[in-house]
Amino acid sequence: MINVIGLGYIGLPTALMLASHDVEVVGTDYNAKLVGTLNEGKTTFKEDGLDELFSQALAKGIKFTTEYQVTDTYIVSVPTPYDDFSKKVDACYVIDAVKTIMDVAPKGAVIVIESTVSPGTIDKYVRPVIEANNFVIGEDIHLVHAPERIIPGNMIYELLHNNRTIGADNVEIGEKIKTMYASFCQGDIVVTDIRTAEMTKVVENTFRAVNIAFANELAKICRHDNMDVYEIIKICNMHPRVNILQPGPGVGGHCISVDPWFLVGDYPSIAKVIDESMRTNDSMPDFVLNRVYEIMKENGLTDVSRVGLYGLTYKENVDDMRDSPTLQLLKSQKKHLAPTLKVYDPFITDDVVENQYHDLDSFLNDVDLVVVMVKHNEIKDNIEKLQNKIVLDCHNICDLPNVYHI
Ligand code: SAJ
Repeated sequence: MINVIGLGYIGLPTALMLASHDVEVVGTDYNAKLVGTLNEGKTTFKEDGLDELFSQALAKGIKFTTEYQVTDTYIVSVPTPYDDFSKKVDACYVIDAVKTIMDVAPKGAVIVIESTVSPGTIDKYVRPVIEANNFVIGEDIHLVHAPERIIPGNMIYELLHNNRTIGADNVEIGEKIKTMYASFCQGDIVVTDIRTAEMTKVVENTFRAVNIAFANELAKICRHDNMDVYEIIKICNMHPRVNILQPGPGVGGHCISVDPWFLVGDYPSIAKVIDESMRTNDSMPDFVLNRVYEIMKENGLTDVSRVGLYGLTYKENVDDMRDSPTLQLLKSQKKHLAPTLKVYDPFITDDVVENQYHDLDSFLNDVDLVVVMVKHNEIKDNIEKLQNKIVLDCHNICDLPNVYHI
């Protein structure tokens, strides 16, 4: 039986995927409310195909509990935030999970860490926890690092099809865990050592962060001299070896805006490009705010309360708001004691910020300037509703005459 510890955005789909492929799974989370919701037969976040997968896993007998199980395989998928000041990974949740596993794990068990950690974290923080319990790593307990790669919005497809990396101290255990993931994963699964696996995960997200920062920097350069960044990127991307990403109002989520900081935190005097890229991405919400003021001035608008932000989530068609550019923008705006802008997101049904709307039409009725922060399908399908508004389109999705860009 596999005990999946942490039933969040990664742990839950992974547990469900294993269970629906005939692996016996118990999902454990210390959040009793979350476990209660799952036990009532409801999923805890929205994701294409998740509900269907949940039904299949329930039919195959998956169980959810707050208790850690006595078993031979554990998968740890708990959050790994970073310390705001030092930028280093905060492994406290991983450490706590491994400590609790050690209270129940029998000799010979394998602990698979799926959470993203910075290179060296397992050596520095996880091994000592196991050794403190007088277990010999490699004999009494085996350690594996199997970072995930799935993208919110396309998680279920990517769980099935992405290639995976498995880091293990010894190849035999690596191969055993590879077989477990191969129960559902159709991609190639590479077995390597733990430190390499830790590094690959962080490097993959850093690569994307740096490339997004490049697009954002281009947007700023083009704004400075009134050039069309989208046309420029489109043409450049026709070159066979150029593939520039899209500028946007900022970078959010729990991966691209977090993981690269681990490298900056650990190698501050070396990771210069990464550091600068992260700062560029972090500067985008303020850049948008400045654009709002410029556009208001140009159009003779004086009432900030007639400005509305469309979208609260960190990207399109997901209900995840973690570190979203809109939240970053609102935080920054609050610092200036300015009245809060109006906000609407079709995916956020709870009231989470001031002046939040729950209906597109009433939101649009109450604003003159709309800032498209997130390119949800809803707004793409309703572009005509923006016709009589002034629009700051941060994603180049509106083909209307009254549109401004970042
Ligand atoms: N963004 C841009 N411009 C772009 C692409 C993205 O501004 O051209 C923004 C998005 O709007 C969003 C942020 O970047 O705010 C991050 O979104 P994303 O779709 O690039 O990535 P995530 O954070 O949803 O998922 C990433 C993925 N990593 C890579 O693509 C290298 C995913 O495969 C990882 O599993 C995930 O991080 C993770 O958990 O680490």
